[in-house]
Amino acid sequence: MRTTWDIFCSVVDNYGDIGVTWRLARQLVAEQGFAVRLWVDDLNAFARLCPQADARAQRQVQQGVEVCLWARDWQAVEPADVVIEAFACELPPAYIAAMAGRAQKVLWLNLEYLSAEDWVEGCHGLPSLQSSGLSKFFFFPGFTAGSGGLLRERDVLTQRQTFQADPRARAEFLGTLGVELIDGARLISLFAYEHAALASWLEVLAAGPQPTQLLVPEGRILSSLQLWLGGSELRAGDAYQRGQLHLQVLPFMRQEQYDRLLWSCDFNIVRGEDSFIRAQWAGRPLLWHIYKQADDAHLDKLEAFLALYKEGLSAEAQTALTDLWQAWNCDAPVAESWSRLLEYWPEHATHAQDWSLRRASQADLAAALVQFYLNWL
Ligand code: TRH
Repeated sequence: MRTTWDIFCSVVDNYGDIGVTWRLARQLVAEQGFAVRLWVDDLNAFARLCPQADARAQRQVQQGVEVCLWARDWQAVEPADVVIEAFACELPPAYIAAMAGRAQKVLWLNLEYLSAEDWVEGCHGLPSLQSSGLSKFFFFPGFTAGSGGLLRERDVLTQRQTFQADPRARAEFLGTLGVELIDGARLISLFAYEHAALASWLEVLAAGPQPTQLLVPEGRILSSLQLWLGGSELRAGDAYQRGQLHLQVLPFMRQEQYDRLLWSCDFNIVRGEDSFIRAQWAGRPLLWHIYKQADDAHLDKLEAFLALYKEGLSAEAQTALTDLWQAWNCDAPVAESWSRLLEYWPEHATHAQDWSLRRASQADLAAALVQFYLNWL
C-alpha cells in the first residue's frame, strides 16, 4: 500500500504558502511515489502558479497530486498516514477528530517557516501534545544539518547546470517569455515587495557604464517601478529604456518557468521564502527582500542568514553584501552599496555557485520528512 499524505495550505497572502506546499506535494509524488492530497483554501492563488489548473474544481489531479478545495464547510474524509499543516494553519476540528479515531496512527506535522536562526535546530522535530490526545511535531526547514533542510528536487542542480552551460537553451527559453538578450547586458530578475527607495537603484543602473536588462514579473514591485517611470499602470509586455537600463515587465509564469528565469539571470532579486530558496539553487548572486514581520523580527532572520551565507567571502565582499541587503530591507537608498557590490562581482558569482553546491550536499526537505516518518513508525 502506498503511504498517503495530506498537506493543508491556507493562503495567507501572496504566493509563498501555496508555492512551498505545491512544490513539496509534487516532489513527494514524483520522487517517493506517495499518494498526496493538497488541500488549498484559495484555488485562485494555486492557478497562478499552475495555470492549467481549474480554480473552480473541488478536486483535480495536477502532476500526480490530488488538489482539493479546502472548503469552509468541511466534508468528512479518511485522514492520511502523514498529515502536514503548513505554516501553522489550523486543521478542521472534524479532521483532527478523525485522525484521533483512526485505527492506524497518523503522523501530524506542522511545517514551519524558514529561518537560519540558531534556535531552529533546538526546536526542529519537537512534539507538542494536543487536546485531542495526539502529538503534533514541529518540522523546521533550514540551512544546517540539524534542521529539516530545504526544498530541493533530486536533479534540480544537474538540470540547472546543464541549462546554464547551454547559451542556446537560455536564449530559447527567454524567447518564450518575449525576452531578447541585449549584447553585453547584465541580466537581472526583480521579484520583490514595494520598495520606497527603488529609484536609487534604478538611477544607478540607468547611469551605469554597462547596460542592464531588468526583467520584472508581474507583482507588487510594479507600483514602485511605475512611480519612477511615471505614466500609467504597468502591464506584462511593457518595455522601457532609460539610459543604460532596459526594463521589461513579464507575465507571472508557471513555477517551473520562474525557476528557469532565475537560472537565466546574472543576478536575482527575490522575496518571501520559496523564490529565495530557488534563487540559491540558481547558483547566481542574489538579493533577498525578506517578508516584513512585526517588531522587525525579519531583520534578525536576515542577519542570521547573512552570517551563514557570508562565510568564505573576503571581508570587503562581506561588507558590500551586508550593506546592500540591509539597505534594501530598510527601504534605504542602495546606489552606493550596489556599486560596491559590483566591485566584487566575480567573487560573489563564484561564491553563489559554491553555496548552492554545499547546501545541496545536505538532505533535502522532502527526504528529511520521509526519514522523520520512518523513524517515527
Ligand atoms: O509571494 P511571497 O512573498 O510569499 C510568502 C507569503 O507571503 C507568506 O505568507 C510569507 O510568510 C512568506 O512569503 C515568507 O514569496 P515566495 O515565498 O517567494 O513565493 C512566491 C512563489 O511564486 C514562489 O513559489 C515562486 C512563484 N512564482 C511563480 O510561480 N511565477 C512567477 O512568475 C513568480 C514571480 C513567482
